[in-house]
Amino acid sequence: MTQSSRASCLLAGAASLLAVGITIPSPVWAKTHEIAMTAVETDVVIDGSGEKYAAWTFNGQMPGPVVRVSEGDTVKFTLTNPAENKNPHAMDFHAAEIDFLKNYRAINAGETISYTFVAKKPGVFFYHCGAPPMIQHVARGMFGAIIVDPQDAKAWRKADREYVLIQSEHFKNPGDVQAMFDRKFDGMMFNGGIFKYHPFVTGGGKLDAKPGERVRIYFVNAGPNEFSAFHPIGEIWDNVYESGNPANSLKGMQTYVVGPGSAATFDVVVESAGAYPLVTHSLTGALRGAIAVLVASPDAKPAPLMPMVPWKVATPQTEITPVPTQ
Ligand SMILES: [Cu+2]
Repeated sequence: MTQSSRASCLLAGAASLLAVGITIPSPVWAKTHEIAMTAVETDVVIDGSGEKYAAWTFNGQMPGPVVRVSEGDTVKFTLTNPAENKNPHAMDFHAAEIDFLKNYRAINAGETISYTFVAKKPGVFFYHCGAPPMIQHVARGMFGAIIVDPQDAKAWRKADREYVLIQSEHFKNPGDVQAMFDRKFDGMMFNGGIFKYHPFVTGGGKLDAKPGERVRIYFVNAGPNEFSAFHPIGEIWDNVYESGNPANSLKGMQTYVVGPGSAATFDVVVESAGAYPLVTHSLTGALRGAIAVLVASPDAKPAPLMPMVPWKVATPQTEITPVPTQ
């Protein structure tokens, strides 16, 4: 066989392998999810006083809706930017492995964009708008979480209860992009609210659990700038899974750092009834709003993945606002 015919044989072999690769059907367990979101520029409630903030959102809520799929599933995503909006918007899914220029580009008001990806890796991932200035689009509320459940449910222990918590900074002037670049945040939020899960703040709520339950927190740090040092006061994380992947398991962690644009999954087994504040131990963040109190009680009711989103405050705040004044 000449060198050139050997080369053409190898090429033909590679081509037939490629052809075989293309014709392999999707695994029987893989599903396809059609996910549609709309960019909505609207006011949202951000604290127990009912204070409103001129947010930019996915679907009118901050954070955007939790997307949940399984490892290997296909997501067909469509973003609509309605004509009444004033700004371009975009969508960047950290769970996807696709071309950024084509898929994550900003679209103008009145336009729609669609793309498809396969969620190949299990975990909890950030999603956010990437339209410029991205720092402002994230700070104003265009962020959320996508959970990609592992195909092998036995890869980790089953949780008795699950929550999604997303940390983000609040800048009181939504138009002050310089303050965002200078890291001059005024509040720190979990799920789009300042002390949203703090039962001592009027209008505040809590996260519920029963003693002995394994509580799984899918934690995302939206930033845009600050690192989170996530810690359960009165407890120790039983397991921490970096990026929420069961293969990345750490045990017996007191505090675990989650950088902006990253995520991790935290398991805590609350041993006895009581209150366990979940905080960023970067205290300038905790004391400006990033405290979520996990209350363990035998009569705890089931709760949604992301309670109180959107946050509607019926009673004006009359009690503490433990934010230091200048
Ligand atoms: Cu945007």
